Amino acid sequence: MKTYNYSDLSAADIAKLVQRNVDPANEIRATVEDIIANVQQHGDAALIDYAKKFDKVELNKLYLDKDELAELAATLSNEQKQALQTAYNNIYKFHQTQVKQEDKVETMSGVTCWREPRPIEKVGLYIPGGSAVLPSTFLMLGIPARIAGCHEIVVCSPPQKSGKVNAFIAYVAGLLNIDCIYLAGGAQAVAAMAYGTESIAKVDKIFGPGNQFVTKAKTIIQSTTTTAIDMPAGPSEVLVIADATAKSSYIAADLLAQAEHGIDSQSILVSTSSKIITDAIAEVDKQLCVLPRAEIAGQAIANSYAVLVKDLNEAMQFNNVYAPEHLILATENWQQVTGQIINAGSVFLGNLTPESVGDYASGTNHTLPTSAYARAYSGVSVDSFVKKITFQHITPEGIQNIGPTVELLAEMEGLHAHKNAVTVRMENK
Ligand code: HSO
Ligand code: ZN
Repeated sequence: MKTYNYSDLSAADIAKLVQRNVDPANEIRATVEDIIANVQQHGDAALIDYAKKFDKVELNKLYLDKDELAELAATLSNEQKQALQTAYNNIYKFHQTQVKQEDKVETMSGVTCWREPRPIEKVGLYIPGGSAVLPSTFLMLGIPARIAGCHEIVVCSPPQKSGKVNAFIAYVAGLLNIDCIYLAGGAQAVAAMAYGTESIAKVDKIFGPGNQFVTKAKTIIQSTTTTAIDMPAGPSEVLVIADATAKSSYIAADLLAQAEHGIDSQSILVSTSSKIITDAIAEVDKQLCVLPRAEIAGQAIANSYAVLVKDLNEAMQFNNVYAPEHLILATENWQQVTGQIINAGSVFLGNLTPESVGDYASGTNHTLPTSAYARAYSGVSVDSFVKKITFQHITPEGIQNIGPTVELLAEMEGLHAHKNAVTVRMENK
């Protein structure tokens, strides 16, 4: 892990340092386009072929039904079921608060405007199943979809060697009351949900993280079909801001938790203390060697770095340029700096709040904007699964009140049919 001194860095150096994921998937565009075209043309048959080619499994049908899922789910221990249930409860509780009725506003007497949410009818959830199987991601997407009231939830996850999904995913399907999981992964799953096949319904919006192929497929279908996506997703990242009140073993653990996601993950440490940086780097080496995923985490750490800053204000400046997916404020003085956060996907405050709690079970969503998209995007929430429709109603008094203004504005734009639509009502013609 390389260390930089913030005061030695020019604006251009910083811009280069924070740059990440500059469309590395572009070289795979041709492959992904080919997969999309093939699924569009051959539907289920293409999905079965890809399962054989990429997942090394012969499928005789493309889905697991309710009974098959229940059978798999029954293999979990009681402790495992309880942990998933607790996560479910907390995530549900937090997301439920996002359902709020907005006020109706009378902008002029007799002119009333308001907004109401309506669920996106058909949504597609992609649950990755490659290097790590993530039942937590199923909870993070399925719970807000259920709270929003989406009519149809299509779930795709790559088949494991057994030709099934992992038992934890099956258990979560039960918690979410989802009766069917389609055994499709990668770009082919995204294509299936965007175009529809004999068995998989075309959806209105696709959610979920994935590898470079999944991400590329999502960005392609977003611009070529009427199916929307949650957000562009790149490799996961954490930025830890630590002062002398932080503990290096905690910092190292957080950096490694991020690093074990993938070799392209970023774990960045920004500290006001050179001792904390030295100690945290030594701790990373110590903790790394005993991790089962040391190979992956080690490569990610090798591509990560630390920045020495003079104070927390400077740290926050760096944070706002970096715009991390996760920000950990490893300081007892976090209250002093939260007001300065402009860009971050999700923030973890103080020395006892690791990102892992938000990844799994505190209640917040872990589907978050990466690659500096936190500058403009929010993480997934109930809002991601609804459209907000505006309504308005005008009374006889209202049309007289607002009519003249609209007539004048329509005249200013030379749009006389617009003007007339209010004139005929004002004059009751
Ligand atoms: N840190 C990941 C989410 C995750 N972590 C799932 C463990 N499982 C992206 O926010
Ligand atoms: Zn994680």
